[in-house]
Amino acid sequence: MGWNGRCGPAHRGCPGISTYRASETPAKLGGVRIDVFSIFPESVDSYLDTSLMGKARLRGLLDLRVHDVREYATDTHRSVDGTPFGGGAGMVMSPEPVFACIEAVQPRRPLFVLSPAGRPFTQDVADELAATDGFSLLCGRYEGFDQRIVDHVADGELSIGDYVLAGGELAACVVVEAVGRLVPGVLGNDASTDDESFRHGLLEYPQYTRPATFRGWEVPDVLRSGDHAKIGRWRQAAALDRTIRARPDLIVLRGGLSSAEEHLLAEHGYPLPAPENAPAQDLP
Ligand code: JF5
Repeated sequence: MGWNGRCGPAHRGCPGISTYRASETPAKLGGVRIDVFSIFPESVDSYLDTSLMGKARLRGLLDLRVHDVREYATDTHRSVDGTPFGGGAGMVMSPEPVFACIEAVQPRRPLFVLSPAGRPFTQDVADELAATDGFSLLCGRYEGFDQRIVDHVADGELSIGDYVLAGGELAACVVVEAVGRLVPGVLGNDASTDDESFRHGLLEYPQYTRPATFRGWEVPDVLRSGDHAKIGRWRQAAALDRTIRARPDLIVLRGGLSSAEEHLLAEHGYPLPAPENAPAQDLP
């Protein structure tokens, strides 16, 4: 392993899962193409070569191309950053290598910068991107980007949440995985994203597996009843109750509860929510 955690091509990825750098990518793959621009391409590649995304890449469903921006630095020190005009702490990502890299690759558009200043990345945005034939992500390190990158080569900014990371790489992995799992064929045979969290603006209902009793805690009887209509109603009630408790803001966003939903909650012994928008609970 090198000083920056980089290992040679022969050691990259998992045994039995062949991986490739952008320059080695097969010419044409199906599915969605995603170009990621980074000065730590190995961190993005290594995470996205594991598990479901690694298999999707191998199967040609996800044409993920990770590019090393530093390869396009032209000075002797191969620098990709500079001190900020006007003074201040930290370093700013330079425009030259970023523009050169993006212009050499001619990636799919839109191209998004990952930044806390971006449009919030939600399940709806993931759905939108999964329906395209591709898009691109630019990861920054240091204190941020020269604004001309944002203004003149990017098409927009995406944020994965209201916190500051040390770089955009982790955020890019979040976007690629959330979008990648929606690409047709990426999930297993009968796996479906139809009834999962956020699909109906609600959290998922609680799930259980064997044993039916674990340390004295029992699986709800209804789930073992075999009555699938009844199970469906219980799950809907339980999903509503869980969302009301954990994320009342999601209930407000979908326009509150219908009278049928209020009836469903009452029928299953769940309390009705407080009438006003109660704040999300603090951590325990
Ligand atoms: C970054 C300046 C970019 O920290 C993030 C991020 C947070 N939510 N979504 C993305 O990206 C890296 C840090 C500082 C620009």
